[in-house]
Parts: sequence; C-alpha cells; structure tokens
Amino acid sequence: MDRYELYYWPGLQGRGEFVRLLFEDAGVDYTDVARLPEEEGGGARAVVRILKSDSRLPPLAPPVLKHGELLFAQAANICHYLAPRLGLVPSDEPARCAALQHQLTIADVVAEVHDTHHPIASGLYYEDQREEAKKRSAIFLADRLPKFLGYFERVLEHNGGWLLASGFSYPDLSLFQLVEGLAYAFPKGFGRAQATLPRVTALRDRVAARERIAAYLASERRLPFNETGIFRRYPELDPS
Ligand SMILES: N[C@@H](CCC(=O)N[C@@H](CS)C(=O)NCC(=O)O)C(=O)O
Repeated sequence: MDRYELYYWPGLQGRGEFVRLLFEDAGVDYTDVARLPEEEGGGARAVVRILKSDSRLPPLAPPVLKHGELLFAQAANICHYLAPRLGLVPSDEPARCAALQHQLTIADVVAEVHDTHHPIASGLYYEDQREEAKKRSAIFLADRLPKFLGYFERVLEHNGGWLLASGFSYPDLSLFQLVEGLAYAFPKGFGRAQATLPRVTALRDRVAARERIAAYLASERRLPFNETGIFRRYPELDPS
C-alpha cells in the first residue's frame, strides 16, 4: 500500500486539519511531511518543494496530498478522494455528491473566516487592515455565520443528526473542526449564536467523543489553535 503523505505548513492547523481529521478518525497511518525535522525532509521547505514540483498538475497552495504517483491539492478534493478509501462515505453517487457539497460549503465558510482577519489582502499584516477587519467580522458574525450554521442546523434536523441521512461521514469531521475554530476565534459572537444551534452543537460533541478523535485531540499531534491559522482570536474582532 502506498503511504499517504500530507504537505501542509508546520506549526498551524489551517486547512491541513480538515485532511488530518480523516486519517485520525480512520486510524490510518500518514506522514505529515512538514512536521518532520528538516534533516528528514520536513519543515516549511518540504511544502515549498512540493509547490515547485515539476508536475502536470502542480499544486498552487497547500494542503497537498501525495499518494503513490498521485499528487494534488484542494482540501475538499483531498477529502473526497480519501473518504471512500478510508470508509468515511457511502459508495453511492448521491451520497458522495451530498458529502462533497457539504465539504465545499464548509470550504466557503473557511474562506470567509480567513477574510475576517485579512479582508483586504492575505499578503498584508493584520495590523495594517485591522479597521476593515473589524467591519468584516461584525458582518460575518451578524449575517454570514448564522446563515451558514443555520443551514447546517437544518440539514442535521432532516438527516437525524448527521450531515448525510446514512449516518456519520467525513464532512461531519469538518463541521466539527469549523465549530471548534469558530468557538476559538469568536467566543462571544459564536457563543451567542450557539443557543440557536442545538444540533450543530450536539454534532460537535458527538464527533469529539469518537474514540480515535478523542485520542487525537488529547495527543501532541493536535496542534493548538493560534494566531497564524485560519481561526484567530483577536478580541477586537469579537466585541461583547
Ligand atoms: N481552496 C484551497 C485554499 C488553499 C489555501 O489558501 N492554502 C493556504 C494555506 S491554508 C495557502 O498557503 N495559500 C497560499 C496562497 O493562497 O497564496 C483549499 O481549500 O485547499
């Protein structure tokens, strides 16, 4: 069996975490390449190397998956590839489409969360766009977060508490990660919204209690949230 190799920036959960959770839930061994010491081919240089790789399908940005001869990017695409191999999605096409739809919707929210702290440009320091970030975060918390999470609440209600009617599947892991990240970044704003999101909250708790996920969350492999990732806690973006 070819080994799964994940390439993602070291030191932060970022979008790599959406992929890690699949491996961890399935109990499948993988190499988180950039977290290896540089002498063993790891570090941020490993990511830079893979982005510059001479390939017909060069990745633009991490996360990147290498599996045998295959090398490709986009977190949702990677999850869609891995899930049937790891037993995390039913094999029928309607279920796989539904799972991918949810994964892509979660990717949409993640992009909007990123823009709460970098509304003008990813390449500028947060401090140089703080005022715009305050405006963007206020709109995100007032309009976008309730819209997205209210949508997932509705889906969970229709499907017996999981995103797919057939039961647990990989986008549930990603919804868990999204909720954890929002609770970290916006303890006040998300805390207020949570009262209207009983099913989303229950799903978060059920995923956290899954045996391998609980072990992962308690392990050193689970990096803490920090202010270099997608979900950043800047108190001025989360007023009372
Ligand atoms: N849509 C892509 C976004 C990938 C992405 O933005 N990766 C970030 C790290 S989380 C990055 O390094 N981007 C570099 C860039 O956009 O220039 C995905 O979901 O995988």
